[in-house]
Amino acid sequence: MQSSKCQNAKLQQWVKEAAELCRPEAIHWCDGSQAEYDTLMAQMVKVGMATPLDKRPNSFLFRSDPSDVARVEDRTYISYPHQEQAGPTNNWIEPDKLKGIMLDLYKGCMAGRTMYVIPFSMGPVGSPLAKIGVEITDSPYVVCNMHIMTRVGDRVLEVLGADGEYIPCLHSIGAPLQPGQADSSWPCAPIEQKYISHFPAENLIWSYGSGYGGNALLGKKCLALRIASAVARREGWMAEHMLILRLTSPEGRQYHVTGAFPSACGKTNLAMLLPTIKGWKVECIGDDIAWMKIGPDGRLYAINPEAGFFGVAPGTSYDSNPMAMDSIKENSIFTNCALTDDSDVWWEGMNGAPSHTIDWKGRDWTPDSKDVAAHANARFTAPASQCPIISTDWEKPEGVPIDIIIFGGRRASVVPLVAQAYDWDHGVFMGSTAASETTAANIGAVGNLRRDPFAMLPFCGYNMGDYFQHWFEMGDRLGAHAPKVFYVNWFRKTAEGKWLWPGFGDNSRVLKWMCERVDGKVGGRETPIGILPNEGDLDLTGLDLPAQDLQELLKVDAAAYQAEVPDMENHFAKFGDKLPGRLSAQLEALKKRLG
Ligand code: GTP
Ligand code: SPV
Ligand code: MN
Repeated sequence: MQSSKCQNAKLQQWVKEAAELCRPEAIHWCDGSQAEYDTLMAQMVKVGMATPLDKRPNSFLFRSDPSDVARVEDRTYISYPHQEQAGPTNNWIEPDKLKGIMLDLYKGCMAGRTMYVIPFSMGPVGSPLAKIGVEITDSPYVVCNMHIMTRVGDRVLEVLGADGEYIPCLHSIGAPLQPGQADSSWPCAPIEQKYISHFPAENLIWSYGSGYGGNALLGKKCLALRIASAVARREGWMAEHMLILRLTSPEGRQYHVTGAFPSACGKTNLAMLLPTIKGWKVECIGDDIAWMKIGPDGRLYAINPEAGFFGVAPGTSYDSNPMAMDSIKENSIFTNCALTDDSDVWWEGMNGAPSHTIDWKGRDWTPDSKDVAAHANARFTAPASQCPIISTDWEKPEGVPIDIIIFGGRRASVVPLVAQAYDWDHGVFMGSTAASETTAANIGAVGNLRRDPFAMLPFCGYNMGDYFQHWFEMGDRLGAHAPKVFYVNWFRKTAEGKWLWPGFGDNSRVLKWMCERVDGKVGGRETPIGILPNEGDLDLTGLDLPAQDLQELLKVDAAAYQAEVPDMENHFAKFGDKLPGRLSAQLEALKKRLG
């Protein structure tokens, strides 16, 4: 039960208690080695949980249970002693009560299974910005994914030492095995028994019942966003649902950009885009999470706490995102993708459909089938180091200095291609009112418009009213060093449902305008919602975009925005006296500008 490599008595004690509670058949301390990964994968292949892919070395396909295909926001809890601490946007159950419910579920929940202890680091091991977590799980699939998504192993135990701090993350799929009982290929608990729980006041994570993505890989959303956002507020930094990229101009000037778009709204794609404009270069630093702190020079520095990509598969192709396609050539895990007859993966939007595949439910599929071959939230897990344009500075302990912050969302109508905020307060207003159509990244309805402030609605580990205030306070501290803020929408559609903007690599045209705005080198026109490019300010060289489409993309429809004001008011009203006065002032100013 004990590990000879773990000098940390508190950790040893916690593992002992977890084992007494969950009653696993065996305990395995993960060392993060390739041999460990290979052994676990071989075991999963043997029992039919994983399928090796002939076309991609050291890569495997998994099919999850159809009930366990995405995050479960309805079953996700931010548990503080007082509900007000969790705020109006989070599910809340009082800690003692929630722990009582979950302790009952955890009792004997690992029977017949191995309990894995995964020491991991978010951020480079030993970096002053890194945080150590330890995940206890009964899922070997989780172990292999954590190997890719985080830094796992003995090195972490060494840094932890005898009395270092770690964030305990207890996870069980919630499917004990009775003696002789046959296992399923994706064991998990029914939806009403799933709990993704956070106790930010004590830096504790308890997850039960799901084996999928952010529900189960607890370093990601649970630690690096929900717990970290609460820690960040206390300590004066920021944990955000943001990509990080470096853009280099033909003159060699570097710009660092972070972007917060809701789940499945384009972060991975923007993070590694190949610019279609000549001479500009993008390097990827992170595709989902940014931790940002003010550096000694007063600027805002960002690091990517993750080590891999857990990216949306559908829509990813050599046309849309070649750098992602190259990142997943080998050493990758695929979940809920289709399996081709020549032992490769396929998904909608990859390229021409094969004449036959096995779909994500394990059934025969042909292009005539009425269902999709890959689940809309099918994902790949790949080491970030395999991205051909990963920045040489992506693991720099101090991070990169941010020039531009982008907010955005998926809006078929109303919201133009790009707008620049007038100032930091206006930028915070843009982030706080961000709205987007829901996607398959969460179990629930898809395509419903909802406010998703800062793309953090599912990930903010404390009262979002306080979170808004924290953004203002960071801006006050940054002063003249504050990044410039922009709002984008790549997802405008025509009346016929076609994309108005080509997106992907062509988004570099919008990035270029932003950089030139930062340098005061390009024009823009003041509108009620912010500064938009004049026709001619965007570099559209080589792009065949009909003039009326460009007009539509850059139009500010004041009446349509006016029609949204009541919803913004209702949204703000939810926060009561936690709503910063500076946001109410911004809303009043917008109303005035709209006339
Ligand atoms: P999470 O990992 O869930 O946080 O998502 P993400 O924000 O990283 O989203 P991602 O980049 O994976 O994109 C999600 C979907 O949007 C994919 O199907 C992409 O193909 C599609 N997409 C991304 N960028 C664009 C774009 O510029 N235009 C269009 N039309 N689709 C895009
Ligand atoms: C998201 O939903 O924003 C993701 C995928 O990045 S998951 O890790 O499942 O949360
Ligand atoms: Mn995400």
